[in-house]
Amino acid sequence: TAEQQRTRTGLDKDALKRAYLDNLFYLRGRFLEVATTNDLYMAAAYTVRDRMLARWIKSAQTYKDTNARTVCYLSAEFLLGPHLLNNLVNLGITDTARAAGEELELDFEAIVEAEEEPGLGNGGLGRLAACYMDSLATLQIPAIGYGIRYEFGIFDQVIVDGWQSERGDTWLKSGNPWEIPRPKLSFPVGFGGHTEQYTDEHGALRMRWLPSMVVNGMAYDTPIMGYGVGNVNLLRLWKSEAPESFDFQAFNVGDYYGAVHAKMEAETISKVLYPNDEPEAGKALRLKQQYFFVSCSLQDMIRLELNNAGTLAHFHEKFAVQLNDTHPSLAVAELMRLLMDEYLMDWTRAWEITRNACHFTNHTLLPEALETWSVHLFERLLPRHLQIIYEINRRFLDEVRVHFFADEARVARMSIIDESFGRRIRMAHLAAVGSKAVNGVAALHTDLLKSTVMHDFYEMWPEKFHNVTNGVTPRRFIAVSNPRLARLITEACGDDRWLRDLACLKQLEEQAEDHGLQAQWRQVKTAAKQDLANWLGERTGFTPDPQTLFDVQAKRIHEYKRQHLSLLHIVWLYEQIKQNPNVELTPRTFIFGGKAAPGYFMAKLIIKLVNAVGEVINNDPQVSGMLRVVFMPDFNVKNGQRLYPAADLSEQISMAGKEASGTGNMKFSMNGALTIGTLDGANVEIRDEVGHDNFFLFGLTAPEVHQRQAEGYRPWEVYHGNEQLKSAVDLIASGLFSHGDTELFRPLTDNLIHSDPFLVLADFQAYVDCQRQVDRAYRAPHHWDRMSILNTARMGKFSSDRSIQDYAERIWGVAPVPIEA
Ligand code: 26Y
Repeated sequence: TAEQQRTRTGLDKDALKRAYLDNLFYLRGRFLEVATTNDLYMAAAYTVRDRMLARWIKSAQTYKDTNARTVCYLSAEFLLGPHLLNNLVNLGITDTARAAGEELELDFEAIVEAEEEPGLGNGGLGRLAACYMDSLATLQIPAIGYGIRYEFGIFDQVIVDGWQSERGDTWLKSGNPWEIPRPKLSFPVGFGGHTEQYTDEHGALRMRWLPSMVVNGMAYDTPIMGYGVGNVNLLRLWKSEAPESFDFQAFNVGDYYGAVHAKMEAETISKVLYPNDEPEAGKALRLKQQYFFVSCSLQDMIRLELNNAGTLAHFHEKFAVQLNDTHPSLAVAELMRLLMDEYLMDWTRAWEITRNACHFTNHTLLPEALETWSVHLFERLLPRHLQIIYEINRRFLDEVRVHFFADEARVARMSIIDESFGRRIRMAHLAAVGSKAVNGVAALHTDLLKSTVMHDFYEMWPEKFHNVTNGVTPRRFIAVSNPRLARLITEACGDDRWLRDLACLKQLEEQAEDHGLQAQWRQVKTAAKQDLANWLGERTGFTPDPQTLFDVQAKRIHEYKRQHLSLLHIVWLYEQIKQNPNVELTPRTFIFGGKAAPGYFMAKLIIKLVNAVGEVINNDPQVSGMLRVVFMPDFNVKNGQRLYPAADLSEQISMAGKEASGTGNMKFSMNGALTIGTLDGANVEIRDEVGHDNFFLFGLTAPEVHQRQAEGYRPWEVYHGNEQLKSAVDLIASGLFSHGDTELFRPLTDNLIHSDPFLVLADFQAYVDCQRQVDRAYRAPHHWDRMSILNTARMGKFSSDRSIQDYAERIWGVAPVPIEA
């Protein structure tokens, strides 16, 4: 009946209340009085999901009927963050849900807090994929996100005695109400074995691959709701399973153990996310993961296209496949294999389709982070793909020879196979050759891409290269995480159009000097700082003072990101106060957050140093009220949402030329933090947008870094030439922060003095001087508030809606297919 329908789709308070109790009763078997927090959360999640499903089906139906061109975003990581509040915001029913909850006497905040986030990513790249899914749906572009349903996502970080310790992420243990398993939607994926030639019925020579092992990929679907629209897109993640036939066969011949073992091995593929953001040599399982999800995803697209069109001739017109870094770059070889071996297409047509379907985003310039696979490993796991890659390469290198007439050095540099030490497959080359477009993620990054790692490719195909500066979704990173600020912005702008069109924030500019707005702005910031302080107090035993300047650096721990530059500054400040207790300083709380790859020794030592410095400083009564240092454990999307609203100062201090874009920089600035940063990644564009006077710039530029290193950088000369720097480094080495242990931090201090690959020492003085300007600026509240307002006001460009609009127009050629809300 209509009434029943409304229970599942109605957006008013009574419908929500009825639906909630209904779900609690029928899906959890509970009544209010005995429900656990998890039951209460699950009932809320199902109530929200019900409201998305009707819209989801309508979207899928319309996309199918209109045969709409569809974006397929292939990514090994989707770092979604909690769903519940985000979906409420996108449905536009947060206030109604809160009111419904109140009438049922539920603790709304506690229910939202109960959600365990799906941590299916490491950091920037995975979170970017999630922001792009949000924007694709909001811009009403038909899209499918394809990835892996890791059983264990990124580890949970706990701090034990100041060290990082990793705990398994068991995000699925209480059930995942947002996904719909599709047991019948599964595809076989082969590994190993050999290939053989045969003659088909038309007398043509063909290849087939006889894998030695086959696993099944099963689909798990999660609806992705657009903001303020009826469009709901699909995130389809693959879980690996043993094919039923496999253990059945073994069982028949009596090898029960063998059957169970094979099942276990098949399930291993989607078991765990690799917690590194740099490739590790020889990790066969990672190659298997990549091939596994790429193959399932392409088979799924082929199924959809055959259902619709009955032919694959127009595959590239139906789908725009986006490769999120090289992790899915096997798609180039796999699509060729599927089209030729399974659908009997000839090379020329298959290559035409592949080259026009794929697009490739690069996220790094760090040479050690560029993915390569040994030919040997590759041949063992994917023998047919190796043949195809050799043939792609042969044809490509012939083109190179003609284009750059008789330049064999160039041929060797551009080859997909690196012959220099052990033969390796360069995945970025495969992706570039097999794609219609290649893009970097910020203007500076794209320029460097064109002038360094991909220079030869740029010279050959200049029109293939694009810049698409990253963006982040203002729904999650303002509306969900900072509701007070969202309310204030809406009030000041007169409406909430800014959430759909972030450029509208420009309106705030005229009011930046308005003392009334400034006062409210400061109140909102202080309230967020208080919230964070309380949370940190509960978690770490140390409650920071919200009246101090909150100086925040939150991101993966990496030497190139230079958390230790900030630490040197802190130690230097500590010395200043100890030497002169009356020194004029702005009281600060330094807050760090971030995970280290479990095998990255130096990054773990940096975490230990943060905690060690914090322990000494926070217990020194002489500096209390002036200087505090806290490490926020387990920085993830959920905890990030507590951090961004509360920051006064955002630390974006990577060595210029190393951070491809950064996206945390955008999240902080949107929430009114000022940035202290180098001219790296998107910082360059952020500074241009917010105005050079509203950004604290310091440090060497990318060309200066290059020059400094070319001249032969000698950190020990910098160290000996700067007394204050020397004494800060020496203090760390002295054992003051390590209970007298002079060995503990030596790997770090020695590395800085003798090698310093990321020019920490070279940038130290400029950084400290710049921080002095920050101090002064913070002591002029109206001036600071004005800068803070202007930062938010001028962040329109960094909405992921703008990024997706760029991709849609310049790279994919896709148009919106509106579904009414
Ligand atoms: C090879 C595999 C282990 C691997 C896994 C994850 C390699 C890299 C990564 C993640 C890389 C990453 O997060 N890169 C970041 O991408 C962001 C989005 O474009 C950028 O803003 C950021 O500068 C870049 O470091």
